[in-house]
Amino acid sequence: MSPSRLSPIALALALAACGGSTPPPAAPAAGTDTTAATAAAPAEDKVLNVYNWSDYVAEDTIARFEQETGIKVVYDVYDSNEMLEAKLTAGSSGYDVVFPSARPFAQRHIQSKLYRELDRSKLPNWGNLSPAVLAALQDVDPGNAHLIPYMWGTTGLGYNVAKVRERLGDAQALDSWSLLFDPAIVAKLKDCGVGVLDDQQEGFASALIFLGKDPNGVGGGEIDAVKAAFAPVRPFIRYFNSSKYIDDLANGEICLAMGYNGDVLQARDRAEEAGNDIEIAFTLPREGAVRWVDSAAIPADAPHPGNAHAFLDFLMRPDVIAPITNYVSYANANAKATALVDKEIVEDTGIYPPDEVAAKLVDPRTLPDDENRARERAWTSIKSGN
Ligand code: N2P
Repeated sequence: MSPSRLSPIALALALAACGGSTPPPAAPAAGTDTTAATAAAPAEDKVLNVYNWSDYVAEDTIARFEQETGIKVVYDVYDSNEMLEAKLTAGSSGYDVVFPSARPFAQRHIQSKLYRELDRSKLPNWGNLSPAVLAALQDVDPGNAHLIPYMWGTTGLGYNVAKVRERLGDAQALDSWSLLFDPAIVAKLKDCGVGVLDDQQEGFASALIFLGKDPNGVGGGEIDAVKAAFAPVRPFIRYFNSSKYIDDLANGEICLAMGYNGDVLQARDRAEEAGNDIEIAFTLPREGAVRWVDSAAIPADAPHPGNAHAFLDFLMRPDVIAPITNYVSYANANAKATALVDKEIVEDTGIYPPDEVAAKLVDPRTLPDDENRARERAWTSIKSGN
C-alpha cells in the first residue's frame, strides 16, 4: 500500500467522522478586501446558476433556498469533473456555484485562477465546517481561500447480492477488485450486466490498486499496466458511465458497478422504495480504494457572486447539510451537522469506514500534466476497447 495512506487528509476525515472538535473562529482569507468588495458590488438579479454533480442534494434543498431567499435557482447537473472542467476553461460558463473534486481538479483550477476568493464576511456559517478537513485541504487551497468542502466519499463496488451470489457461489469473497479485474470472475457476470465509472482517475486507481501498485505512481509502467488490466475484461463491461448505474442497479438492469459509495447506497434505497425486492450492497475492496473530497466554489466570472455566497452559506447550515447527507448517503464536512445525521447513516461502514478499512484508503495526488494527458488518452482507448 502506498505511503500516501498516511496523508493528513486521512486523519482529518477520521476526525470529521467523529464529529470533529470545536472550530476556531474563521479568519478572513489572506488578501481579501471585503469592505471594498461589498461597497463595489452592483445589485444582482434574484437568480443563481448552479452546476452540481447529479444526485448530490436532497429533494427539497433547492426549493428551500428559493423560498427562504426569493432567489430563483437554475440547476444543471454533470457526472464527471472533466465536464465541469471543460465548461470552466472555455470561460463565460454563466455558473455561480460549481462542485469540483478537490484533487486534482479544484487544485489545478485554483492555480489557473478559475475561482473567485471567498468573502468570509458573507459566510457566517463558515465556523461549522470541520477544522480538520479544512486543514487537510491547505495544500490544495492555501488559506482555504476558494473552496468549501462539501462531501467526501470512496469509490468501490456495488452489486446485486442475489444475482452475483447465484453466479459466483457462496465461497467467493465479494470484497475484492477481482470481481471486476479477474476475467474468469467478471465473465460470469457479463449476462447480468457490469458498469464502470467513466472516470479516468477512478478507473486508473482501481486497476493499479488491484495490481498492488501505487495509484499515484508515475514512471513505473502504470499506463501500460492499467491498459493490460482492462484489456481482458473489457468484453464483459456493458458500459462506462458515472450516473446511470444508480437506477440500473436499483432496477436489476446491471448486477455489478464500480461506483461512488453514496450513489450505490442511493441505488439500495431506490430499490427498496420501489419495492423491487433487490438487495444492493456496497463494498470497499480489501486491496484498498480511493477516498475523494468534493468542494464548492464560485467561478471567477460568476454573474451573481452575492447570491453564490448566500447559497454557500445556506449549504453550511447543519439543518441544511445533514438532510442532504441523509438523502444522498455521502458524509459531509460539517462538524456541527453530525448530531443531525441519521444514526443509521453515521453507523453505516460504507459511509464512515472503520479505522482498519480507512487505513487502506488512498488520497489522489495531482499528477504532472503530461502524465495526466497520457492517462486521459489511455482511458479513451480502454473504453473503446482498442
Ligand atoms: C454524486 C457523485 C459525486 C461523487 N452523484 C464524485 N466525486
